[in-house]
Order: sequence, then structure tokens, then C-alpha cells
Amino acid sequence: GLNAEGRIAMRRIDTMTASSSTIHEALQRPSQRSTEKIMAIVRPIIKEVREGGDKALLSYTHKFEKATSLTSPVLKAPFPESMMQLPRETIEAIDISFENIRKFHAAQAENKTLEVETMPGVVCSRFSRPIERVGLYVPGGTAVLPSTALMLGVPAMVAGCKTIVMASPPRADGRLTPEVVYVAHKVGAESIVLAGGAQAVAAMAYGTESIPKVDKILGPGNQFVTAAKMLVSNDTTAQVSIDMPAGPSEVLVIADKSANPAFVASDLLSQAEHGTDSQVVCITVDLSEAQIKAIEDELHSQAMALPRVDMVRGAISHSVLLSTTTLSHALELSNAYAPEHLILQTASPLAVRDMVTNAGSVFCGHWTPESVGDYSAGVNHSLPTYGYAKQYSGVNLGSFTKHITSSHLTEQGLRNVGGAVMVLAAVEQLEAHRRAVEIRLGWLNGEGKGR
Ligand code: HSO
Ligand code: ZN
Repeated sequence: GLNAEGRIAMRRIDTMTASSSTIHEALQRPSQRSTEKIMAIVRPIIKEVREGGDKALLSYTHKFEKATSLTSPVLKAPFPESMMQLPRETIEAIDISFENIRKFHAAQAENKTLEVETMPGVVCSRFSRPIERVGLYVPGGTAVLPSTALMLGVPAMVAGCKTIVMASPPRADGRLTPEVVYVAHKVGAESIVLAGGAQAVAAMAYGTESIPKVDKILGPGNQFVTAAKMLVSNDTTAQVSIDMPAGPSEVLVIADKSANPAFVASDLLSQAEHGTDSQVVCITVDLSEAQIKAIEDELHSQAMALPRVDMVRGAISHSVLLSTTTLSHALELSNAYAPEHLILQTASPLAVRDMVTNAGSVFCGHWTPESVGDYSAGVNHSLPTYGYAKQYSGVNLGSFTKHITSSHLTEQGLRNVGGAVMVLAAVEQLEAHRRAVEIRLGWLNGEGKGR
């Protein structure tokens, strides 16, 4: 963070001299407030909304968003034009982004039924269907995030989800960000829940008088939102799933000699400004002291000129620059960290990309700032954080669909596979299973009645 002259600086570690435990410790995520404490706050909120419906939800919105003038917790489509009045330039920017995100996610569709004949006459298939009702959480808080409405809403629309419910906390005057309303309109949302936090999650999980219960809840949020998503998804009476656990945003930049220090610093700062709990990591590859210094100088001077410099200070205070001498060592560290965003400011970014084993989304080359992916390139910005890139994918078309399998056997197929089934059923001592095959094979052999 802050040294004597008030400089905004990342901690620096030379991986050639530092111990492996120092390096390991430097790549730990900042610890989160204890989940149990958060759960204890969130549990009663969920219960209240579940039991009290609209009225309970509205009173939380009065309390937490200070939107005391609000008389209904939900806005139903069609949304009034007056609520989406926007400058032409904003409309155009949303439209361009919408179209790119639509194209990229539409290309992810599995239009064909997968079909495999595992044995003659035994055909196994798999096909996908949209999840019918989805709830999309669009955070408010320190920044308005219509881009998140796009990242969740467009794939839901492309997947063909029948009911799209958005939730977003209203401003204190009770109004929604017009950009969010415009996106909700474009993706065909049936309603917008005017609430945030655990109460919005509960309303979508259980439904209220005016809000439909959904089958899956997606979208990033603070620790209360995340805790609420975890709680409702563990409640079998809610019958709802979630996208993934969410934590603070993070970026890891790998920079070699070809990198422009000003570009590197700008990318680190674009994540750092998300919040004081954001984490940014820079891994340099074979840079001279002067080159590393250039990145540090840029980071400080660009940061000082940012409106959200306070957020940046907080984020940078637990961030780190690791100097390495080889690309393979840099990748080894990055893969172990499993960053939400990985930016490759290296000479051959696509070759480096092939070495990536864990990351939410990769940004390749000097002309690909993370911002393009945050808004408009077409890739999704709802990504696994906190090291969960090791086991989760970011939001994609598949997040809004599920697979159904089917099998279809001919007489010959049952003859071919039936023996194995009967043996295994006998092993498990499940006689009815065995007989379901036996009775059919009997018919085929002319032993059945009426044959
Ligand atoms: N980088 C953020 C997404 C975002 N950026 C929204 C700007 N607006 C989390 O991945
Ligand atoms: Zn961002």
C-alpha cells in the first residue's frame, strides 16, 4: 500500500530469492469475513421474506436501500419507456455489446442431439433444454452494473429460458438505473425485483405474491448475496440451484519485455478500482529493475489520477508484484493462483495461452485490456473468483441449460446388453431389476403370453 511518501505501490517479491512459503503466502486471497457470522445475519432475512413475501421484501428495501417511497417490490414488463430514457451513445454502446455477447453465446449452443450406439441396437443420446425460470442478480452498491445485466440476461435469452427475473437494488429515490431497465427490456425479462442483498435472493428462490419462484439464481454479489445463494441452494424445499460461489474481483497480469508498463498498470488498476477487497497480481518475466520500476511508477501516477483512488489504495495494499525469470515459472504461479482474469502482455500471447490450466477468462496480447471483456467483446464477465477457476467455468450458455439423456433399445439391443444387466442386478440383489430384463427376453423367446 502506502509507503512514507504516500505512494501507491504493490508489495514486491523476487521469486529467485524469496522462500517458497513467502511466495505461497503472497498468492493467498485476502481472508473473507467468517461465513458463519454472515450466515447468521442472512438466515433470518431469508426466513422473513419466505414467510412474509412482498411486504417483508419491501420493508427490507425501505430499510437497506432507504427507498422509502417505493410501494411495490417488483416492476413487471412491459417496462415504461420513461424508465429507460438514455443518451443515444449509451443505447448504442449497450446495443453493440448486446450483439457481441449474443453472437458468442449463441455459438455455444448444442443444436444437435448427441447420439452414440454403444452396442448394436443400444442407442444413448443426450440433448439440452433451457432451465425454465432464472433469477439474475445485478448488484448495485458502489457502482451501477448494467454490464452484469447483459452478461446474465443475454445468455438466458439465447438459451431460451421462459421466465427471466432480474433483481437489482433501487436507488434511494426508489428508481432503478435506466440502463438496467433497458437491458431487462432487451433480453425479455418478465420482471425486475427492486431489491438487493439476501432479501432479493430469497424472493427469487421461494417466490412471493408478485415474484415468480425461479429454478436457478445467477449473478455476483457481496458476501450477503453469496451467503443467501448458498443457503437457498442447500434448502431442498426451495428447489433452486446457483451458478457458483463468488468472491471479490481479481486480475493477474503476466508481463514480459514486450509489455508496455503503462498498459500493465492500467489493467491492474481497472480491477483494483472495483473495491478495496479486489486483488491484483503482476508477474513479470525477465524484466530489468528499470522495467519493473517503470510499471510501479505508472501504477502510482495513474492511480493518483483516478476518481476511485481510495478503492485502489485498499486493493493495492494487499496486492503483489512477483518477478520471475522464465515464462514457465510465471505460468506455474499463475496456474496455482487460478485468477478470475488473466492478462497476457507477452510477445506470443496465444502460445502462452496454451500453457494456461486454471483461469476464468484470458486476455491475450497488448491490445486486449480486460475492460473489453468486462463490457463489449462478447465473452462473459461473470467468472469464478477466489481460486474457484480450478473447478468452475464462468457463466456461459450452459449455465442456463441442463442436459437430458435418453436410451432407446431395439429387441436386438436388449438381447445384446440384457445379460450384463441381469448379472449386475443379481450382484446387487435387486431381483426386480433383473426380472425387468428377464421378462422381456422371455417374451422375445416366445415364452410370453399372447405370443
Ligand atoms: N471486472 C468485473 C466485471 C465488471 N467490470 C463490471 C466492469 N463492470 C468482474 O469480473
Ligand atoms: Zn471490471
